[in-house]
Amino acid sequence: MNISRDQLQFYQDNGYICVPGIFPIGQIDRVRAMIYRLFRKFVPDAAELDGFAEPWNDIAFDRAMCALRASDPKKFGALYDCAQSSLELLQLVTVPNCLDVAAAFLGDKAEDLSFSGLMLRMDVPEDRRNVLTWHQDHAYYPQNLNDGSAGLVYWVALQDTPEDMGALHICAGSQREGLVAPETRDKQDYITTEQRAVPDSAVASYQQTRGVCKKGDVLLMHMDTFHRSGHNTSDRIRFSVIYRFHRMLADDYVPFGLLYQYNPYMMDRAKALAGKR
Ligand SMILES: O=C(O)CCC(=O)C(=O)O
Repeated sequence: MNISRDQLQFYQDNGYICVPGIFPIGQIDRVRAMIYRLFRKFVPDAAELDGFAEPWNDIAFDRAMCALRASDPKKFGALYDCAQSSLELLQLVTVPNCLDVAAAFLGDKAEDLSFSGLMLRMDVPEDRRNVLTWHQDHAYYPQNLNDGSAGLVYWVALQDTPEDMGALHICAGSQREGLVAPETRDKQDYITTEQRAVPDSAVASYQQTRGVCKKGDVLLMHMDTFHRSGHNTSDRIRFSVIYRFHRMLADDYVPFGLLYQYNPYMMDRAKALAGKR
């Protein structure tokens, strides 16, 4: 896939760009189907979904997921954690264009990149709990400590994502601020999201735009670009997968390891199952 000079220039100037059609729809549906299979593991008797050829794309599935979240948040959290740790999320990176696009916008070779922060989001209608306020990913991911342009936020749309579905809000050009000292609010419990917010005073001077995407598009952002979650006022779940790529051979690259956090509900469940043997 060829990235044009105009696309590169737009990204340089604005700190973000939507690149259309990177992921084949079939590849995206593999991720959605995986989430559906997990749903059926946790809710095996959801017979209302049996008649659909592709239940993972039907609004009935979104409704069933929302009902599970409301009636059994622990089970919903466990489903999420299973999906989050699945191989299907990782295999999206192996789609041929995926790495080439990241490399082109970072001005580097794909084989010299590292990646971190692989994250699935399932933003249900009217959710407030997991929305992120204005932030820069650089504040969460210091892999290229001094240079936000050496990293890339890579936000993959798993369905068409118009504004009313919570398309991201972006401050165009804000990457030029560099890393701004964040206002930090820690994670309150296992399910809430830690916030490292850009102060409102810094946001105020920028023109805002929205990261509207089609299914299979990718929204790229500079690590210093101010952005925040949109409010999902639609009746569908906004599914997305986010990666961050980093230039590994850059002088300021800081390698990292991961700490595993085990889902407490599933741990107790597995222990109880072991006790029954
Ligand atoms: O998808 C969202 O709502 C926000 C994601 C985001 O901004 C991030 O993970 O940095």
